[in-house]
Amino acid sequence: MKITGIELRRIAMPLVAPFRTSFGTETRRDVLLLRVVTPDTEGWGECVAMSAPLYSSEYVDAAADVLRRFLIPALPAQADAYAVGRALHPFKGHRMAKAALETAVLDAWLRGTGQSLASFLGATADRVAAGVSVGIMDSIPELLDAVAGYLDEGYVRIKLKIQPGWDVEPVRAVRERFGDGVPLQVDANAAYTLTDASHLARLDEFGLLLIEQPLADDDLVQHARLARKIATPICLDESIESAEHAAAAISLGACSVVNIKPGRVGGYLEARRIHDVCRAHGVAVWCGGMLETGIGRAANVALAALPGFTLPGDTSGSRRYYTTDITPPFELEDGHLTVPTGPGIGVEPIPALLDEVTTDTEWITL
Ligand code: OSB
Ligand code: MG
Repeated sequence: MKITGIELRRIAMPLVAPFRTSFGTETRRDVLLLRVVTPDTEGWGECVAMSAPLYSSEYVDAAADVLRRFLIPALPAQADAYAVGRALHPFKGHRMAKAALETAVLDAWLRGTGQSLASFLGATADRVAAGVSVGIMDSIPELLDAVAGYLDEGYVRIKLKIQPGWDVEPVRAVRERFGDGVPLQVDANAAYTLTDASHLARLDEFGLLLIEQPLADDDLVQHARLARKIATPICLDESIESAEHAAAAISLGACSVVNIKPGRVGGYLEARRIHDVCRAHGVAVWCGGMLETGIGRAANVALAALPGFTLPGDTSGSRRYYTTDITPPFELEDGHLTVPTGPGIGVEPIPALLDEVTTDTEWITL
């Protein structure tokens, strides 16, 4: 497939409510979109890097820079999705930037062949269970109101963001108010250290599905130690950037569940490899999220339809994030999102809505 050019488009999307984690508060999503153009078709990719390097070392300006300076110029004249991965391999890191480029090429390629991303990846489900990630709030009553609203909407699993000072009490309050039957998990975004092990063991009594990324990103060994001190299953997010990392974490006993985010690991092909490694070892996976627009969400929902995705993902409906999405909105039906079946990622931005939120565009001729 010949690529004639690539558009880098920056959009600013206000969130419906501030989203607070242990690393910061987001009120607006600053998103980089890529549009790959070929003589016959085009393809879209969403870069999930955030404005500041707080979740990981990547940030959106750096992603745009590495794409225009190194990654896009390295593309071969004839590119399919596998060729993109090979061409980008020599460049270290920048997985979110690589993922956006690979996805846009993959989308264009699949549109050309008429195949959906879900079918290409090996999806076996036509809908996926929707969980929701609930940010840190100023008070417990505020949290309980938010959780009540999400349960009313039909979300089948609740994830609470936690940090030191906001952990046991919010979990206890949610259990007391909504009961033991609600599938519940927590995400610390690396806010604790191994010296907090006995404190984290206080979460054991609440029957959580898992605790996500309690310790530092680069510390598999300490996660393995923690796993022996607490009963709640450990799930890794930030620590897993490749299938090799997943294999290492599993063999060390650092986790028994993996959150797969295609952006974090460099794309959907690597995400599928991680799924395959985990599945072969009986390790459950679920699809994480990075507050994506409908473009990134469509591809995530396709991935989440693979057979190893046995836990509900952070694949929420569009309105959990945005009043107006740039694509037709994803909506919950009986607690699930429908997997797109059209060619490629199966959705496109609505031009007028996209233009309204666009802050910058740049065209790179190949
Ligand atoms: O750690 O899973 C995370 C959002 C931004 C950055 C990191 C994380 C998150 C979420 C929200 O938890 C997931 C979503 O609903 O998209
Ligand atoms: Mg996480």
